[in-house]
Amino acid sequence: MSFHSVQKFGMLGILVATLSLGWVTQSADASAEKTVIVKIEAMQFRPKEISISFGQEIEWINNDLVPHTATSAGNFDSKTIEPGKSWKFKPKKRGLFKYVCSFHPAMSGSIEVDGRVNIKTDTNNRISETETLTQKY
Ligand SMILES: [Cu+2]
Repeated sequence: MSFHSVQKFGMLGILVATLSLGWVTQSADASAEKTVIVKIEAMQFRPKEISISFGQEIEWINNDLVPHTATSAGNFDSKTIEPGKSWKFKPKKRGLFKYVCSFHPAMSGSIEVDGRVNIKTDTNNRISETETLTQKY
């Protein structure tokens, strides 16, 4: 390879690295902002179980003809969501949150925030330990 082609390849490498970095940053931002929809219909939360990333927002939309709630004792409570209305919530901690409708306790659902794995980092920000969350809500 001549010096010239090495130089060209080097420039191309930097360009590709820059483009892919930009793409990764952009897609990470997009997923952080994307609101996850849970429909309430036929006396059920749909989907019943969701898995989200920390920082993502959830919106419950009541498509039923009766009021419902999304209530997780000690964690969050939508209060009454009237038919045709919705409620948004952004979990502030990681873990598994189980919730019900306080008017119809047989209606239940769950939210898993960042899976069940909690990543710990040391003072240099390197991953030092991973643990499975056992705490349930
Ligand atoms: Cu209900």
